[in-house]
Amino acid sequence: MEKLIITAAICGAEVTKEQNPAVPYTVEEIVREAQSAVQAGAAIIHLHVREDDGTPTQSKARFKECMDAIYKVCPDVIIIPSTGGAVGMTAEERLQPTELFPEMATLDCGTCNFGDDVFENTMPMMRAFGKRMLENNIKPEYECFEMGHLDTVLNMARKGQVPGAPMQFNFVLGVPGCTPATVQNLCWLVNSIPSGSTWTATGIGRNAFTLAAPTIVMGGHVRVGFEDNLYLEKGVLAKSNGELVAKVVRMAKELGRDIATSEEARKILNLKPRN
Ligand code: KMH
Ligand code: ZN
Repeated sequence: MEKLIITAAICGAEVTKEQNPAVPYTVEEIVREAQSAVQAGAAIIHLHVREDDGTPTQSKARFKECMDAIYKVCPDVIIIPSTGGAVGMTAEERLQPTELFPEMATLDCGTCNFGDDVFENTMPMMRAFGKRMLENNIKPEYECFEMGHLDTVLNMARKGQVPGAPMQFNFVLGVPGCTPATVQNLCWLVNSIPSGSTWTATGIGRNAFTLAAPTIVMGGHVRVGFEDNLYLEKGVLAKSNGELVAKVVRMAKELGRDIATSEEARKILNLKPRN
């Protein structure tokens, strides 16, 4: 089976230090968490950034500062900046990191409930995001929280509105108000993607590792990190993103799947070598 790509979503936009003191806000903290994840076996960092006080931001300057600082200590890592940002941000605000020409960026594939909030991704917004990714030669990671999201983005790809094959999907399951993180739902989604695509699964909260296990066996790739889950196990807060990644590495080892380096991940995802 193909090697396992582990993505660490180290920060997110919603979680706080009140929930887990290790959640990073400052550039130094973001670098510390990225480095801990990469040292533990992550090939990809999915990046959100914050102001020093924890306020989520999509500022191009802040993304540049954080990305440059991460590359200094992890020169090979793949960084996937978020274009999802935080609930309530405008499309223009969210698109800022694409001006840095990252090799990949997330593209959220539809509107959905997000706990008490609504995460808005209208068709005009998604067409604008797709156009930007095509213009700036960025490979999207298509974030699907629902089957309708997958259907939508496959239609957009057929019309040339977003980059097409080979596509990389991230199935984010277990967000309150969205598709539950069951094996059945994961299989439904995975069986609906075009052959030659790659996919990652992200289980939210207590689903982080229960979704990782079938994903490892099914040949998908795994995302973990503070954005999605703050606990190493029931009642035990993770001290770092590295601890969460290390647990996936242990699971993969038990199940006989090797871990991909960032360079190997680039080959699997059809990205150009970084240098
Ligand atoms: N913060 C969530 C509302 C992404 O990174 O593209 C959206 C999100 C998705 O995190
Ligand atoms: Zn995100």
